Amino acid sequence: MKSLIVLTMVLSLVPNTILKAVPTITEVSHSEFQAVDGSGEHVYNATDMVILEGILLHNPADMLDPTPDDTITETFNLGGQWQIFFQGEEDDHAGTAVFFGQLYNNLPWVSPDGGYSNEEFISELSRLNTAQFSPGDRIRVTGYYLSYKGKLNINEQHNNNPDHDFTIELVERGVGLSRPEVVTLDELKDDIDEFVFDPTRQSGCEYYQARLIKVEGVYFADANDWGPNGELLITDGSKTFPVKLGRGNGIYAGSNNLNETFDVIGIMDQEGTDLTSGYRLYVMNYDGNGSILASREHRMADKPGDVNLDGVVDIDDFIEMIEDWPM
Ligand SMILES: [Ca+2]
Ligand SMILES: [Ca+2]
Ligand SMILES: [Ca+2]
Repeated sequence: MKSLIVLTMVLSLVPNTILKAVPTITEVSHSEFQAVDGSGEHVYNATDMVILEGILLHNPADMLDPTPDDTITETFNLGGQWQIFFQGEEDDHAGTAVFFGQLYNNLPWVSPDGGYSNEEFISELSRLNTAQFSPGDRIRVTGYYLSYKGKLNINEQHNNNPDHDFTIELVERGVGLSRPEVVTLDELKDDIDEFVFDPTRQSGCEYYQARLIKVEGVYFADANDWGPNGELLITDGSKTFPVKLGRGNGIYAGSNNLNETFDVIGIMDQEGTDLTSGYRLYVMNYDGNGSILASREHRMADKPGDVNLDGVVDIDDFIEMIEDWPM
């Protein structure tokens, strides 16, 4: 008994980090990682950390605002925020978000001074150095994870200890965005306009979660909130679907000039507290073209060959393409 007490005393003198087990880690597919049970809760827990590879879908600053702000307020101030989506390739039909936030004081179990000062946050972002990545690059992300409103996100688990850093590596530059998959609202909503939730993730909203999709021939049921971070509603005449705008330059600069009927290209997102709803189409930027609500890089992914995005593939596209190459 006495020796046990001595051992306990000795152990209590050893810094925590030495006693902590080395985190387990493995490479997983997005499909394995995002698997859910019948209530939409994530089931992956085989390792502490994961390694995921996929195609980067967008510029992070077009989605969330990374401007540091460490002011502690009575209402929520999340500070600077940063997020990317990347999707699996070939038969790995799923995708994952990577989230990084400056302040965690929205969480009751974290002290108000949790998270990062402005200087620390800037240094974290420069460590990630995401300016080196472009949409269409193949990246590898290694990190801890947490489930949040229906997605399993890679993040620091709201822990600012450097051992919880995640890393992003460039595997191959310029692989290219895959063509957005065309989806109808009939696939995403049921007969009473409720979200289609399939826990096998082989159909409905889960099948497309965190992937680039295109919905054709819709019009606005509600566009009152048009503008940066706006929440809109599209319809095909019978079903409706929420659209979340990002904060790309074109959304700041331009107004809603879309034709009466238009197409939308964006990333299927989910933020649903009940885990089986809260799906929305996230559109980060808009170039004012009038017929497709989408960022320019997503329009280009949708129209291979139509380099100048005028709707036809002809000699003008060829000329524009060869102008990019020194002769
Ligand atoms: Ca989900
Ligand atoms: Ca960190
Ligand atoms: Ca063209």
